[in-house]
Amino acid sequence: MIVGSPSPFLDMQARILSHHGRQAWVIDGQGQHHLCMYKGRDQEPMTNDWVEIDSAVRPAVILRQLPRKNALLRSEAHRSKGLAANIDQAMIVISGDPLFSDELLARMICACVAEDISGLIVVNKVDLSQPTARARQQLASFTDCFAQLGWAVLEVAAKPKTPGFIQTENADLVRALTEKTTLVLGQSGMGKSSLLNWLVPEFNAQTQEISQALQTGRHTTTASRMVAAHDGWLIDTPGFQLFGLHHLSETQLALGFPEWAAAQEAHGRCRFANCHHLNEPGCSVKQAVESGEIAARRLSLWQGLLKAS
Ligand SMILES: Nc1nc2c(ncn2[C@@H]2O[C@H](COP(=O)(O)OP(=O)(O)OP(=O)(O)O)[C@@H](O)[C@H]2O)c(=O)[nH]1
Ligand SMILES: [Mg+2]
Ligand SMILES: [Zn+2]
Repeated sequence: MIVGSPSPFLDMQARILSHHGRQAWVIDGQGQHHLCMYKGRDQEPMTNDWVEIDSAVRPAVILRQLPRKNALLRSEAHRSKGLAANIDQAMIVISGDPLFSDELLARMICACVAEDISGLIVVNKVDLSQPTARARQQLASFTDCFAQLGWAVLEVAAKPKTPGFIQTENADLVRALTEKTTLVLGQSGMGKSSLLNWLVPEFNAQTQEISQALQTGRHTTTASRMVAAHDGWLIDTPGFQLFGLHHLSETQLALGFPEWAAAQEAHGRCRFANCHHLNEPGCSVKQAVESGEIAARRLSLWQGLLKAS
């Protein structure tokens, strides 16, 4: 090495594959993995954060966190939880068994749109025909929303259990994921990890390496973790039963309901500029529901979100 040249092992940039407590498992630009410690208590690590590390010390240390392009959060009244940072898109996994919650789906959409993260809906477990019919029926009220947002809906069976069911190809899904950093999001039990196993043959090996390094459980998803896939990255996240949106304003929430803007175009603006589309007179969103242009369920989901936040 030329004397005076900077050591390649100092202050390297890396991205976080997964973190647990004060530890993080990171990958550097050369593809090397390092188990690092967080130094400052002020840092709130997130999966797929870019960081600078010093790997000349043992254990390696995270020196600083680099600015984020975006961060997907969910937040209850006093606590917010970062699912991952610097995301290109979210793949929201739903199923008919257990039947997904349309309220949680609406919340996930709001969280993504507020951070300018585009999405893709994956209806999993289509080998189960009756549950899938119910899922499709419940999803129908979101059709206009997805059309306005430009989000695709794909149907798959990541791990079919119905005898005689033939698994279809996943070409469309692979195309959608190629060269992107995709966050896999959804309630518990929808099949996120099963989907990753199907899409990424090395998924189990990669996540075992992460779990062993961080000494976390191997079988249930307890923390977000990122694996290389299709020239991009896929991030598995733990499922949830609640998805709080306390970090979003009413204006941000409305971005997750693009139908409202369409209704204002068709029927003119609501009489009150600050109409919440609750019980105000002259509300064009309500008119659009009455004339069947907007699904009534979408308006009740909106009203529920406003009351909760
Ligand atoms: N019938 C059927 N079952 C499936 C399919 N995909 C996954 N499952 C089952 O659904 C259950 C949940 O799957 P997981 O992949 O663990 O779900 P998850 O979304 O990762 O769950 P969490 O980690 O708790 O959030 C398991 O019993 C899977 O075997 C499918 O295509 N068809
Ligand atoms: Mg899982
Ligand atoms: Zn209104």
